[in-house]
Amino acid sequence: VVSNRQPYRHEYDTASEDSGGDGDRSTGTSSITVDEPTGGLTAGLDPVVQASEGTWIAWGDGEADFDVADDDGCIAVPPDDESYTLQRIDLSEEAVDSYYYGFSNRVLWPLCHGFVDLVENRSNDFEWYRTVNERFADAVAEHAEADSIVWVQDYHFGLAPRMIRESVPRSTTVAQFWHIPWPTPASFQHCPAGRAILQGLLGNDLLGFHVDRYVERFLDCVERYLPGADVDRTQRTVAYGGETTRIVATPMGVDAPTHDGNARAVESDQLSSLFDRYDISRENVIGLGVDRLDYSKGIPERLAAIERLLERNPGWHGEFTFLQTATPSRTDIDAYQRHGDLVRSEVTRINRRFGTDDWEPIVYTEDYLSNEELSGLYRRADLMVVSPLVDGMNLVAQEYVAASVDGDGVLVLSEGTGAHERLGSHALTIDPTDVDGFASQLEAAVTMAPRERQRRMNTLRNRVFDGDLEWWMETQFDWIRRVHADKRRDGGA
Ligand code: ADQ
Repeated sequence: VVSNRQPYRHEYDTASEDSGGDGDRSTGTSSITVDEPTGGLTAGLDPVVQASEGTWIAWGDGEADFDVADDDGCIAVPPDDESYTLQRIDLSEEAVDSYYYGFSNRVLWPLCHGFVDLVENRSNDFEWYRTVNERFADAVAEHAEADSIVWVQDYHFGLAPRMIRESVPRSTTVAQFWHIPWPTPASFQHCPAGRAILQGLLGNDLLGFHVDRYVERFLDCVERYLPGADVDRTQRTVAYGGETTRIVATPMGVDAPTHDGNARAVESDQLSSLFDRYDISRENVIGLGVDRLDYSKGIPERLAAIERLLERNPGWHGEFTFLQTATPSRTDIDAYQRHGDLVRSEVTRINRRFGTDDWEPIVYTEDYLSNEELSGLYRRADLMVVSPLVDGMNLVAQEYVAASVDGDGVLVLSEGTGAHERLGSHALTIDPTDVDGFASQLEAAVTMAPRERQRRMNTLRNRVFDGDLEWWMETQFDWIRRVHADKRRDGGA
């Protein structure tokens, strides 16, 4: 597996000699603390790599490695049951600034989400992106053998697949999943080095997106911008440079049974203390938003719709509270700082306009919540608002459904999310830019009859459980096995 984020983080801690916690390793007078994987994909892939006894290559700070890694920077993980190799690629500050905060998140992220105006093409960023992709590809070449399967994650590695393809045995299968949207040709034409990115991605044997429309747009871009590529729309394959890439849509799900179980296990006093912490009245109708603080997530549009709701319904003042958790991310980038300032000032303005001495309509926090806290909130929230302008999939919407064990919550979901393709017809659909329409759907959610809530939520739960993370993994591996078998049959082995 190749990913930007690492599955385990070792923290070298000289100050606390006896700090406790799972996975702690004492080394003389200091300790190494190991953080276990928590994110959906990382936690989902970890057991797969354990079972395959493979290698996971990821960006990681080498600071703790002196005590735990071998000479090649390889570490055996998980700490309590060493079964696979984690190889960290230690990157300089300049490399991180250019590859991660530069080309990945100042160019590819805004471009793929259609925010062409936010693309910042700084000199050297693409060169660093190439250099880092090369370093990862070199690391793969050291570990890959005939018949290996290499599974690359996401937009940080748009060039690596071709580099890998050129340095591993022909029978090695290279696959990638692109977790964010693929842009229209009109947006993609603004991509610096766009042709190199297409060529890079066509080094894969298999390339996965969440939904059909990203697959179609990718094929559109290849047809438009890559002369010499042969696109087969029916088979969804591209032949280029003597290799064939199959492009598939497999929507990613969440670990639904775990979210369900966490929600059922939440104690009422845990929830009470959370409400006390944020000074929320337990009797109120609760709306919830859970996002990274990112301009693609439609938070200002959500706030505008809540403001409209409050204008239209004075009777709900004091009775309705919207809890928005927004985790700051990529704060080194100006567009993220400006966006954070906008969100915070809008919350303040709306609260000043409608708030009273003992009620704030919007409770805003930038706290990162634990899985248990999140599950408790999901279960309690009367409505969940997921309003990105554009989002590859959106896991929050699915987590909410999986944790709605009482079946009485309402999901308000933007048509700009990949999740909408699967859940849209049973959620309340919104166009986040239509303030009045959005506010009307919030009203419909608040006033929806209990039977209708139950009916919709039951269907949503079936969909989320049927297409959960385990299903997604199995589907990915079925495809990988299929292209792997095709290669062997065609003489790749
Ligand atoms: P993201 O843009 O990060 O993912 P999303 O899919 O919603 O968006 O996942 C966010 C994750 O962070 C969720 O698991 C959520 O629980 C967690 N999270 C967010 N705010 C939190 C908070 N305050 N406290 C605790 N946890 C919080 C990218 C793409 C998506 C795609 C995923 C997976 O942008 O479109 O769905 O990858 O492919």
